[in-house]
Amino acid sequence: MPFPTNFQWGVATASYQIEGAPYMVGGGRSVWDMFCERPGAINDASNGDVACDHFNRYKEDSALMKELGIPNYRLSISWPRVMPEGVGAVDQKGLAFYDKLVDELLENGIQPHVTLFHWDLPYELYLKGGWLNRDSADWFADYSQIVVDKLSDRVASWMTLNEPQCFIGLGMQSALHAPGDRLNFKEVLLAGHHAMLAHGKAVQVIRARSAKPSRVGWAPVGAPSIPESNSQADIDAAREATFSTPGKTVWSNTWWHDPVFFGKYPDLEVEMFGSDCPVPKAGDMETICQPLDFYGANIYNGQTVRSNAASGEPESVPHHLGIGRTVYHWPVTPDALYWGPKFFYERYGKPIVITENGLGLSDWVALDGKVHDPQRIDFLSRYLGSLERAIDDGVEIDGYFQWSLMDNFEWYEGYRFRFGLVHVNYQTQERTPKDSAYWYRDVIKSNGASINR
Ligand code: GCO
Repeated sequence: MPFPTNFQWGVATASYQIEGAPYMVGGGRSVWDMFCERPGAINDASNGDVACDHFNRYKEDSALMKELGIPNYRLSISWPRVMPEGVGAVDQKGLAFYDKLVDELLENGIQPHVTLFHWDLPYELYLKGGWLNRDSADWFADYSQIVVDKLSDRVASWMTLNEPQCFIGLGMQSALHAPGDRLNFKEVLLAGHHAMLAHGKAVQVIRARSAKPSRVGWAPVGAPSIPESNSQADIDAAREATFSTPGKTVWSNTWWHDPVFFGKYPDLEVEMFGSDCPVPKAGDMETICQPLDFYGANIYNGQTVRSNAASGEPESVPHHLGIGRTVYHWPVTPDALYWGPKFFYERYGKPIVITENGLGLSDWVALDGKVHDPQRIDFLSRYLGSLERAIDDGVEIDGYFQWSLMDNFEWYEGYRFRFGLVHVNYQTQERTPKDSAYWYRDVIKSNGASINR
């Protein structure tokens, strides 16, 4: 069996998407609370005020995870719930929520994997410039310390930031996500630099203050290119495309990972971005480049690439007509979970953890009271089959976190897209495990043997 015996099977969620907004129960507002008020920002005009009401239902949700045989749970902490102003005073009730949640998980035999930041930046810090303010790195380190001091006697697995490509790129360049700004590219890269500094400082805090040995990483977007064929030329072209950036954008693997793992911005991009590049202060790159225990990657799909017959340059191949697509219109490309881990492992040499993978559908409760989602089962079977192939080929892969435990607030799509293994009725908050939840329970129980290949 290629899945190692200690392979970490899990599911993932994020605070703003499931908990109900902190300010509803005494915490602070986040940029997402602000953004959801902007007319037209969210496609169904919803917000995270109630979401899955997980703040009040965490016991029931932990019990459900236990029932579904889920041994690992990736959750995120809401910064404004813990520190309403982002800095200074701690809301003890907010912090206590995570304390109780961690206890509850452990009592149910579930290991918590904690992400410190999954996009809900305190609104008060946004008023101070947010990630554009260089102090943001210290604000984040101080907040991280509060959380680490409280939870690290029980939490041994940490991720600093989730998908900087999204909260910087979608949030500050294209205005599709909170805070919904359109900054010039130089400012976008500067905010990104501060976010990386924040990451580095948080890693230092975790290392220095953890009550027990812990594993630390982060969870960026991992967008691989997939070779069109198994020819060496196509494989080389796909690798080259995976590690290059298509223009003035932060949709890049190397822009984020080279600083974090190698302590330097990638040469190609530095040349291409020119005077837009951040000018690191003395010591910045050392701070950013803290030793990590794994390479986290949220992988949903990939672009097919081939070597151009004439020039030998990588060229994108259009997806074939009628390719399977999720409700997001994301193409179904299982090979992303083979080539992504393979290329990332080759370049960075760290064990890989798939910190997110899954798909959005428009599931509903059928007349028989169940939720039938054969496409999710097929999708996950195919993707896990690819992951297994990568393991078989010698890529060290430590774990896999399915996105997501339950349907939730899908950012600018609101509640229209359902990513969960568990269906949520937002009128009654009733949870109904979908067919895929029971399927995944068997996958976990058999350590992958039950996957239909
Ligand atoms: C993401 C986010 C999740 C999304 C998921 C589906 O990492 O983009 O972590 O919050 O809900 O990816 O879009």
